[in-house]
Amino acid sequence: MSTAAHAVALPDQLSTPILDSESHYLLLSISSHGGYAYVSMATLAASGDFRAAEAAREMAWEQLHSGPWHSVLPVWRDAYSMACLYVAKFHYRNGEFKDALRVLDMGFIMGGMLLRKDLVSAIQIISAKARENDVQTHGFEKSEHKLVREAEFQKSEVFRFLPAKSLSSKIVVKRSALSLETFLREHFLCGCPVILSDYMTHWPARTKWNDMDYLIKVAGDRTVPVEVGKNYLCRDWKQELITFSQFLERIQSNSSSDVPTYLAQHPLFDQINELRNDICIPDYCFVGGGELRSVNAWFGPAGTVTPLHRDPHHNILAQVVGKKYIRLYPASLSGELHPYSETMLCNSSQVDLDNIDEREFSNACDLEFMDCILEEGEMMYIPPKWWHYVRSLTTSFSVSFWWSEQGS
Ligand SMILES: O=C(O)CCC(=O)C(=O)O
Repeated sequence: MSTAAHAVALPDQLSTPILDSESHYLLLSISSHGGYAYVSMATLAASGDFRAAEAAREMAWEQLHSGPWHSVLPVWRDAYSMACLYVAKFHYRNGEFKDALRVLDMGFIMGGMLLRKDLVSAIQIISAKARENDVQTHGFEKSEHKLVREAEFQKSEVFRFLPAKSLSSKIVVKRSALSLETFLREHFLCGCPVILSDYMTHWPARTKWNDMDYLIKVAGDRTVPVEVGKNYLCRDWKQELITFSQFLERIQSNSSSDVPTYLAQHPLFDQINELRNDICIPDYCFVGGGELRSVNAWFGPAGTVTPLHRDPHHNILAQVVGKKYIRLYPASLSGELHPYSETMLCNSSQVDLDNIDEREFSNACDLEFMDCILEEGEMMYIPPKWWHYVRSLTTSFSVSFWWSEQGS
């Protein structure tokens, strides 16, 4: 069948119903916070001035970088999304689909929630079109280009990188075909970690995500935030915004001496619908009657480390591609694990498992823990507030599902 038969019919204008109904109130609110210059540029942008749209976007961008992220007024985040939508409308009209996608992704990542639905629906329309153009120009023949190759992993080698005493004591229990009732009784209510095997076999992601061509096809042109550096507690750690294709190139060329690039704790599945359709929310996440709080991607080369930290939610970490080493300490050991005192880092431990300072944390080496290698296709339940340290042993793509209990 010819590609033309599938051509995605595009509307002439990018429709933005929420922007259309909310822009008046949003501009009033921005004025009340002193953003008069922004308001006059956004008003010109709405009536068709591209340069004014770009200027408004820059003004909002400056506001987003005027201080620590938590102190940025939410109205400026919405102002940023608004300007991104105006800029994207121009690119769209000119058939510049990749430029439009880049701007919309920036609005998604950095902007507020008010115009989120407009951004998402515009992204969906344009990414289908951009992909269709790519199919016509590149053909996307199947090349069986695997993200992780078998030879990438040698078990005897990994002990060189793992923290002392790894895999020598208590291994996390592994269960298959665990009923929701047993999960509730034996793990959720008593706060006991477990590895759930055989639960993800039906996920399209299990076959699709190990295929580089597929990932490039559905996400290559999309902009994503990545972390660069040993880990977020190190001084030289930074964040960058790059395209998914650039990220995949970095992963493929990563050698053990390189500083890893990690796409970590990012709501990639809210942003990229095609990847969202490849996963399923595990039924276990509905145990407890609470709410799903966030679904995040963790994608990076061998050697990425998430240092020892704890989260307030129930967590299922699903290992879709590759392998990870995970070490867990119970919530009751918080005192011995010396959380940082600064508010921003109080969920992280000062004990660096890769290099324990035994003079400062003399008993850290003797604390009891459980650990395991989480294999491709397995999920781990991590109860709330349990401390966890995670190291990728191969290129690895995982998804975390955080949920809360009823009333919490
Ligand atoms: O996979 C990782 O690197 C960390 C995952 C994690 O910390 C989490 O799911 O809460």
